[in-house]
Amino acid sequence: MLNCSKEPIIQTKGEAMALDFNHDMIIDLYGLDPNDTRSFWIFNNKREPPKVVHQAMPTGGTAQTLIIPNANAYLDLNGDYLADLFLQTKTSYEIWYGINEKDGQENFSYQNSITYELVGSNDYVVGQAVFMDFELRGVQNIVVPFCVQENCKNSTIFVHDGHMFYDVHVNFKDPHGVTWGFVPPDPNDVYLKTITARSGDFNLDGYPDLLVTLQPLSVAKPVMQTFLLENVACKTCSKKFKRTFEVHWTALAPMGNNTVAGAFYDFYQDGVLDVILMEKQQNGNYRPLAFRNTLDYDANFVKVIVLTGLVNVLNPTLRTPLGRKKRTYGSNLPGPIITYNTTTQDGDQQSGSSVQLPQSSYFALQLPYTCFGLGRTPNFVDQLVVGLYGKWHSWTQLIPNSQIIVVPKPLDQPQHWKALLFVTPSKLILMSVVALGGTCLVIVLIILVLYVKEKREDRQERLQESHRFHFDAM
Ligand SMILES: [Ca+2]
Ligand SMILES: [Ca+2]
Ligand SMILES: [Ca+2]
Ligand SMILES: [Ca+2]
Repeated sequence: MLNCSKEPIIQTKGEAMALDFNHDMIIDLYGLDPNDTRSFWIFNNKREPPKVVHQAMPTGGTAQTLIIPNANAYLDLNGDYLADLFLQTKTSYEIWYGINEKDGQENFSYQNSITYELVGSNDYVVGQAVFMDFELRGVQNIVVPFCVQENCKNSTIFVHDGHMFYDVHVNFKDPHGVTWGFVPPDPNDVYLKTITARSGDFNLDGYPDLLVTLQPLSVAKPVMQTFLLENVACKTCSKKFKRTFEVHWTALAPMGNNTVAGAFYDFYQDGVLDVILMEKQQNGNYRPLAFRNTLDYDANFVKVIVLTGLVNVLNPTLRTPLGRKKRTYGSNLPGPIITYNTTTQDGDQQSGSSVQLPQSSYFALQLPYTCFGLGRTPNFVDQLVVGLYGKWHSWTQLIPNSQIIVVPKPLDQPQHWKALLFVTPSKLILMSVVALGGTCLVIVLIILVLYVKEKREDRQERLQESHRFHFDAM
């Protein structure tokens, strides 16, 4: 039973973000305290009030406070498998690299800032940044929905290549010639406090797609709608990136009218991402809708879930019908990075990366696990690497269409981390089984026919023999 105290345990300004400050797999919180001081709240397993650690201000940087709402995130940005901090202030994103220090006092050190302020204009809205492997290069790009002018008349998406932001020029004009734009932030609507895009690979081609909410411009009564933005190859791009987003106007049809938010989720646990939509009704109430994604081709995937590996000793021990102890492995951990390598049907190398639960405030609603689409590659996944807290483990030759649950336990011995594999047979495998079974059946039938024929011939021969014997004996 939970004993709730009357006094709040902590008080924050704005929403706090979940992370693990001291690498003990017990989730801690980060955010602003009521005095605008950046703070970590570190929890333990005794249900005691959290220990508070104040974060130093960036050295050499301007002491800016975090803005509300923000895109604060906890993920590895420099490839050392140690999750870093990505913080948003009024004019820039601050990058704080995670450091492994024994005393545990200073676990992040300020690295640099990425300015996003538009020079010469202050009539713009910066949405919540989202992280994705935009071009399948194995690195996480910062992707930011952005719009200028009143009412988001001019909307676009910026992608950061590690050095600067590039506009990927999304065409928001629908087939009827109506131009759409992001919905300007509405502080009174819980889902629309900031412009949020949520990432996931909807069509399993490997490239992460986006879900965004748009509204038509120059319409008297605009009706909001959530759309899928597919990550497609860009033929006319001369700039840095060879990919862009294309609005799929009918991907979520017939759903989508009056929806204020959409998030990916895998219903039926079959590796194909579905969508949860939030509909705003006339009376102001919200109604969740579920869209089932039915792909018309047999694409492959690999789904990875990284758990804490913690066991709650207070929980009763569950047993299987055979009396064996049922294992529990804790819950989804924020911050691990997952990368993979595979060979496509054309013989090219394909790699990708993803971060589990990097954001947890302001309805970021990113996936709590990773779903890599592998396209129509029936090949094995050559290598899958899971890294957290500066440690990593790699698994080789994994079967596609499998769900891998990684239990990083014991934490300091990555060679002993466990991976539980759950294989979902694809249509191709099922068809192969049916074909093989059919072949076996035909062979068995032929054997049976031949066997019966042989038997009959034998019997006739024996009959003739016995007749001959009979005559001979006479
Ligand atoms: Ca912790
Ligand atoms: Ca790092
Ligand atoms: Ca895709
Ligand atoms: Ca599904």
